[in-house]
Amino acid sequence: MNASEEPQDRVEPGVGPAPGEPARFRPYRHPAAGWGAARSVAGLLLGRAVVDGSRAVMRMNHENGGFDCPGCAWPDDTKGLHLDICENGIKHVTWEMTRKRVGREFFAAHTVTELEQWSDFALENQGRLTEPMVYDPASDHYVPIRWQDAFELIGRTLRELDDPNQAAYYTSGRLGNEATFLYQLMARELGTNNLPDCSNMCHEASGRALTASLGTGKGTADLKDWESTDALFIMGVNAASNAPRMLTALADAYRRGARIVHVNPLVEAAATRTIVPHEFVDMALFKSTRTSTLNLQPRIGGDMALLRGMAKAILEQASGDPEALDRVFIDRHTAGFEEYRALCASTPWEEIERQSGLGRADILEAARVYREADRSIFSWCLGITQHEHGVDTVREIVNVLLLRGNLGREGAGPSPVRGHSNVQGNRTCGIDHRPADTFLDRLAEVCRIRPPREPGLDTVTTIEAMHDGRVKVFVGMGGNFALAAPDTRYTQAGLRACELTVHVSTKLNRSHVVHGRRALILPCLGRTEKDHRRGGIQSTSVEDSMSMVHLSVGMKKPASPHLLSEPAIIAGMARAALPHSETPWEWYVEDYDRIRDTMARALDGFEDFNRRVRLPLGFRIKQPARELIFLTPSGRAEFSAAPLPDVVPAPGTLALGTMRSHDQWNTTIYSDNDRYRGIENLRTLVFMNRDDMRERGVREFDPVDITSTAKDGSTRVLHGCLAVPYDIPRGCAAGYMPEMNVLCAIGDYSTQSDQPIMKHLKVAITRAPEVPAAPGHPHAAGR
Ligand SMILES: Nc1nc2c(c(=O)[nH]1)N[C@H]1C(S)=C(S)[C@@H](COP(=O)(O)OP(=O)(O)OC[C@H]3O[C@@H](n4cnc5c(=O)[nH]c(N)nc54)[C@H](O)[C@@H]3O)O[C@H]1N2
Ligand SMILES: Nc1nc2c(c(=O)[nH]1)N[C@H]1C(S)=C(S)[C@@H](COP(=O)(O)OP(=O)(O)OC[C@H]3O[C@@H](n4cnc5c(=O)[nH]c(N)nc54)[C@H](O)[C@@H]3O)O[C@H]1N2
Ligand SMILES: [Mo]
Repeated sequence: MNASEEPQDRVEPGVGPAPGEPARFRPYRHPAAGWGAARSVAGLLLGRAVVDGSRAVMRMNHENGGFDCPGCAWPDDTKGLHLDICENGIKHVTWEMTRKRVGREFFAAHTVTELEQWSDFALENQGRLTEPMVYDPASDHYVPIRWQDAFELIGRTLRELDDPNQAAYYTSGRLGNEATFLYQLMARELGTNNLPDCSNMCHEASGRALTASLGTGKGTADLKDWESTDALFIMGVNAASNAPRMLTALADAYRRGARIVHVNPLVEAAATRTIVPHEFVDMALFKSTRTSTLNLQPRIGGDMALLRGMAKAILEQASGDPEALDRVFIDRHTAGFEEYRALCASTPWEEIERQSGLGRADILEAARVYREADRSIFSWCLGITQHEHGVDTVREIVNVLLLRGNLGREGAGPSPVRGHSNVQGNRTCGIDHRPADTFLDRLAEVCRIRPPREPGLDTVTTIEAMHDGRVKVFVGMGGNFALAAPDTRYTQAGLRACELTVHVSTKLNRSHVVHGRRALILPCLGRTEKDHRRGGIQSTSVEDSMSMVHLSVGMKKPASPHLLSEPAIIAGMARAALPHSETPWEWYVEDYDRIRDTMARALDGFEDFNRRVRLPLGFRIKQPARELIFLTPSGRAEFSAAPLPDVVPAPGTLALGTMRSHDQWNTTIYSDNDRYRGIENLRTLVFMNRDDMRERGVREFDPVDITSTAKDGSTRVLHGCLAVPYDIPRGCAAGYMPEMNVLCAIGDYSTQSDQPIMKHLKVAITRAPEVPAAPGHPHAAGR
């Protein structure tokens, strides 16, 4: 693509609410959570047009009843004694419980072309969807449609496809297990494995790496292990914003005397101090607890080199210190050790320092902490996975753990932090575009269907297939595909090229106004709401980051009498598309215990599902690697031996990572603030190292142009971001998703995980020529 054709995007004022106030940047110097969070929570409960907010929050994440927080996937407190909630979970619940409604009058008043001009914040801020709507091309409005007619439209369109693979069924990770099971059953009974999901953009790398190394794609450590470990290595996660309940675990660990090492190019709030939100005495006395004993700031993508350095140090030490390695464990349970040892020996320290961006002393210090701990846990999130070499890096984490036998015993092991509240459960229950044969064999036998065997499409390949006409129908079970996926223009053109787009949603979002030739919005119950079916009030189950499965029961009156539950919507679509199906769709959704009975027979680890899920804290899915049973080809835990990738930016370029602010949930933006990074009223920014700014003649809040260069050499430009000087290593930059998704080319996905490399875009940043000022932005105020 040459310069004249290159896509040019401007993100003013971004997808947020565009406040009238000028942008501000004042570094945050307070503990995480604490009174800032408390004030925010009080405001949410009192101010956000919330019905029953406080009562609902008291019912969240409680043993024996209540609903699971629809926020992150951090597990519930195992003690089940105190209120285990956080500011961002409350934001999320109150967001779902708003009193605002977006009904037929709203759609009658606005054409879709008009709504396209609205900000994403404004779209979601209209409130909860209340009835099914269909796009009417003649008037360019969404108009009401009866549920049965909507199902018939979907069924007819699917039946008329030449090939079932012309449809793709996306899942965002909050769908409950029962709906998930029905959804994948429908897709497979129709004849396709086209099940793209948000995990394709999230933790695909973790799943693939852990499967290759340990034989199962999940972490092995649980909260009890966190409570007894000696050292925690927290890598590439902004816990204070994205998994806030981890703060409690970090503070507890610190008080016990455990070591806590944070590895992140940014020193995030969780790497400082916290006031544990439910400890009221600490709150009253402003007593904060440290949540870190060592902070390391590698360059973007430098984690693998750091880990290699730690391994090298441990191995070098082993000659004089036999306890440095757990030889018994290595001999008994692992394969590939000698090769890995040789690789570490032959990787020069200079290379490790250059690639990690860290000095030797820092790396040795991390290795020392690791060596001195009897039990260690490594935890990570997107800072590790959304890279070209995400799989190699997660495998390197496992290599380091294996050296000291940190697996299969209390207080030790890998512990990825998942994203959406049930993204892990979605995979367990069959959302997988590359299903294992053993899974399909059992599904075929139990559900009496003939599932297709060839792999289906993932997120990136679905977008490509929509573009070139191979996929004509897109069904989104939750989520906001138009905005969450990479290469915004390309993705949106793909959605527009579809014959039919269907979105099952709670709120209006971009994916509804960027639609196919025909389009449906199907409104569903949220997790907080009562789900009345013929068999009574229903519950659904979810699985957290640590493989605990428990029930979630809504307690609120539904936002509208016309909403259906997700299982009921799936059953309606399935019956319309498969009129002669022998699957008892209608019977299943009268009482979800019936779905669970089938799941108990079809899924590994779900034996006696209905009984066990009703135990006070639910149950933990067996994790064979935890028992030192490795379902790998060698039957052992496998060391990997991958060379270090070159992650040093070429001269003049920077590595740019996209991430979340404190006040957003993926594509849902609550405000333009990012409290812990000291930002107010600004989302269209780029955090840069001061020296990189100086070198480019860029001052604080100067507008800059960001040009990304894709693997295929094509370029994309984003205008109008304001530069913010930040404590970030040289050569690195960071900004917010989804505004920056325009910079991530569709072809820029990892060859290891197929994940878009959203944390590692190659960019050039230049001072922008003077642009007309936009209201509410600093350069408008004469800067
Ligand atoms: N409130 C709230 N909670 C959420 C979400 C939300 O949007 N809002 N989203 C949910 C979802 S779906 C997910 S997947 C998770 C995401 O949780 P996170 O992984 O915390 O998400 P990001 O905001 O993308 O932040 C990534 C972190 O990685 C760091 N990082 C960037 N590049 C590198 C690198 O090369 N190495 C290292 N070590 N670190 C790096 C960034 O500085 C940042 O701290 O959170 C979940 N929880
Ligand atoms: N550049 C960049 N892009 C990224 C990322 C990044 O770090 N950088 N992160 C990626 C990651 S980790 C993820 S997980 C994806 C997220 O991608 P998605 O999961 O697709 O996006 P969300 O913003 O979480 O979806 C929000 C919408 O979900 C709907 N919704 C909310 N609750 C419910 C419910 O209970 N049921 C149903 N059916 N719908 C509901 C609402 O309509 C809301 O508008 O984004 C990815 N995109
Ligand atoms: Mo995610």
